[in-house]
Amino acid sequence: MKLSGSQILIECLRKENVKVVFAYPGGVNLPIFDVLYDEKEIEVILCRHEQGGTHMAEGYARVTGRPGVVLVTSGPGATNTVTAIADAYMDSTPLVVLTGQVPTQSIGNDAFQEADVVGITRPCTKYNILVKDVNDLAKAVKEAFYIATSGRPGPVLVDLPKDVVLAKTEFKYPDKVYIRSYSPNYKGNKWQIKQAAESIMKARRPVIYAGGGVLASGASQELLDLAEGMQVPVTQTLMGLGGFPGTHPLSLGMLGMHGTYWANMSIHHSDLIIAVGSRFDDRVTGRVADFAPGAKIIHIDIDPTSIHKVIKADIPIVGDVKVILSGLNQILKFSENGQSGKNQAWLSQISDWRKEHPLAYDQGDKIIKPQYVIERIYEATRGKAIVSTDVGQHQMWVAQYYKFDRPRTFPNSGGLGTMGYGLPAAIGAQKAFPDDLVFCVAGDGSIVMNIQEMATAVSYNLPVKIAVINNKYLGMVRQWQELFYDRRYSSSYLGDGPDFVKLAEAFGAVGLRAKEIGEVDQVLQEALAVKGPVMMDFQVDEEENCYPMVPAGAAIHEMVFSDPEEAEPKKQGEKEQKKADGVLTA
Ligand SMILES: Cc1ncc(C[n+]2csc(CCOP(=O)(O)OP(=O)(O)O)c2C)c(N)n1
Repeated sequence: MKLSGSQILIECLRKENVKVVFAYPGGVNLPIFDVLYDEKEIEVILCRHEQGGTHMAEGYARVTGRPGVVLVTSGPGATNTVTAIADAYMDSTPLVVLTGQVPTQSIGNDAFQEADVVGITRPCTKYNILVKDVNDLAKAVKEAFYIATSGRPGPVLVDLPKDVVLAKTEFKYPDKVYIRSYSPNYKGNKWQIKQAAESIMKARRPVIYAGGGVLASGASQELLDLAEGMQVPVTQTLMGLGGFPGTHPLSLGMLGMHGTYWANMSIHHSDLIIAVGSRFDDRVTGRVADFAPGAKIIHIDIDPTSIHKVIKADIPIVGDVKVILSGLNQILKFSENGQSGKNQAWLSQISDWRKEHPLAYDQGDKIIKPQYVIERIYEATRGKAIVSTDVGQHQMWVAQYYKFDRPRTFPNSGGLGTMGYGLPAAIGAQKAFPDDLVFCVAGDGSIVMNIQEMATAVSYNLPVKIAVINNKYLGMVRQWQELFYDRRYSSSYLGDGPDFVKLAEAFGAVGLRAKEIGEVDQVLQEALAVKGPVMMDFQVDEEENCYPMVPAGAAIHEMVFSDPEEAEPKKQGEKEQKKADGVLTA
């Protein structure tokens, strides 16, 4: 029996075990929506803006590891997805984005709602394709899912002209995918793995620097085995948090621009960095020329183009992190090496650094400090929530103060740093795990960028708890202006409003507010007692800054801690260097 392109598409989604599609309709994709009308197995979540819908798919993908699926119309529908597609690309998040397109004969004629979305998204998708013939449709969709989820995951876009989804043909879903010039290497080179094991055995000051690749390949257990077995401390990127338990004694927390003092110092003074599924982002390395000057670098990554890109690796290993770590673990004989205590002096040095500059803030007894809110959310949720964030100071405070113990519990925008990510991502995560507690921690600037998705949360009764850290500023911008632009707060003051309680109520959600420290716990408890979505307005200290901080252009051990006068990187760095060297050689 012949099926229409629309029917074929839905059959393909069923074969791929897709349960949820985040979608928005329009003229050219109405045939697909018409098929979805009778579909029982696939739920359609109608977002309120295509950027929101695509971030929802990202949130869904980040917490499940399965591809998020998006369906939008041509022209503005398609272009509205671009920011979120670029976001997914930077953070290696698997997405399949299905865009409507004008009929094939109209393409190139400036037809109504035509946009060259394949051209527009070429630099920010892992792969994209315009399907010109209904006979190619099933194969295109099969390949899209395969490419999005294999190797280094990423977004794939399939553009579907209206005549193609209306045309009919026999449905045949390919069993296998064969794409010439695309075959990710999962195994890694045995000799290089052996070299890596030898270096780990010899090292005296090793550090594991773990990124999002650990989560993508599901390698948390192997990472834990390696760290515990060899007594190697683990620092994580923003994307890697949750891949190693944040409360573990070997966890150093996040490194980089707002990383912990002890994580950055460990990297700077290490003799061996084991980079696992991480790509040496500039927020991590700081000034590249001075990154970890005395360290040998092992770099494990599925993406060969990541290797040697920023930092030259001494031992590059291309392959799947899980496969390679388990190979490494087999070679390393934990019982002998782990217990040998060879890294003991190093671990105690790190513990001294930890005591020297702990994460700290001065709460006082009235005005709420933003860090305090995060700590109370951590307590109220007993560290067990999925927490999405937006972008800014609040995001960094969540990374510092919420100790993520489980993988895939911290969807946030790392690479692109997209304000407006948090709320829709939380909705996607909540859709994936309806029974989990999902928090979105947002800034008062970021939250309004996709505030319309409150309507989605309300209409599907997705009980996301939104904590707005309301400092009346675009806080991270204000912090930079304070430190580097002489406090000239150009276009960073937001002032009062909107009234977040009334805004929540206008959408049909519950709104709560805390203005003083004593109200924080009460608001959190009230929010947790509500079954539907809640927006909490935490009115916090307007001028609190996020520390430690590595100023742009400084090396990662050149941190500043609190006082703007200390923001002169060089002096501070020299001081720390001397201090550390003294201890190390002692
Ligand atoms: C879409 C977008 N536009 C601009 C920026 C630049 N930017 C980074 S952080 C920030 C301020 C965020 O303010 P807010 O959401 O209130 O969070 P806070 O820093 O106060 O916690 C801005 C404007 C961005 N990251 N994303």
